[in-house]
Amino acid sequence: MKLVIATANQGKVKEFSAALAHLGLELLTATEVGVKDFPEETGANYKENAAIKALHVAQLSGLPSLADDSGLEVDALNGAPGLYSARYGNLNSDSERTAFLLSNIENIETSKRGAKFVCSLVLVNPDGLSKSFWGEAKGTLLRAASGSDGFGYDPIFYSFDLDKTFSEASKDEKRKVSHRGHALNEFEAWFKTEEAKTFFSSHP
Ligand code: ITT
Repeated sequence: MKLVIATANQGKVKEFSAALAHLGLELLTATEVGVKDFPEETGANYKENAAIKALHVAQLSGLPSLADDSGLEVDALNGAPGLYSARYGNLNSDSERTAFLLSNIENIETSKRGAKFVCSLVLVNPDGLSKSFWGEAKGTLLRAASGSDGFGYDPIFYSFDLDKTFSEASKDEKRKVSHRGHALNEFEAWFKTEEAKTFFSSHP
């Protein structure tokens, strides 16, 4: 059974691949199935955006496709950047967006720097049938980056579960507690059901 990982973000590709490797699926990236461009994320929420990405890749590849839409919700910013985490400040790199976020909360005291990562994971088959999963991870934002692994806002996100930043954690450690890891756990539990067998059965 084939499954396309429907994302242009290489950090996500690595996390999906590691988490799904043991399920016996043949994992393909969007690039490997010839999808280079993704549609604009015009959804009103994470789930709608994830569905837009997954359906786009499923229709172009003719294969079941799994996408995530995720974001960082900062308490002191009333949940921003949230849905707009990838385009925060209209900046082009992870390091610029992280620096911009830190500057926006520089006057926020340590006890009020809470934040959570959220992830909506949506599986779509080429007929449009879909299934969705959810995960969250709570933490607090440091005043400077720490660690070199991961991607996005990982260097400033101090995980309460790990007592270190996601960038200081190994991939396995991050997967056990992260928003994406929790959503992928939900996916894995569902994958073992009869419903999942039916979902995948119409495709090679
Ligand atoms: P695709 O749409 O192609 O999947 P993207 O990076 O644009 O890639 P999103 O629209 O879901 O993905 O944006 C989510 C952003 O939130 C992402 O670019 C990161 O900045 C941030 N983010 C999400 N998950 C993260 C994680 O595990 N660690 C750090 N930052 C993360």
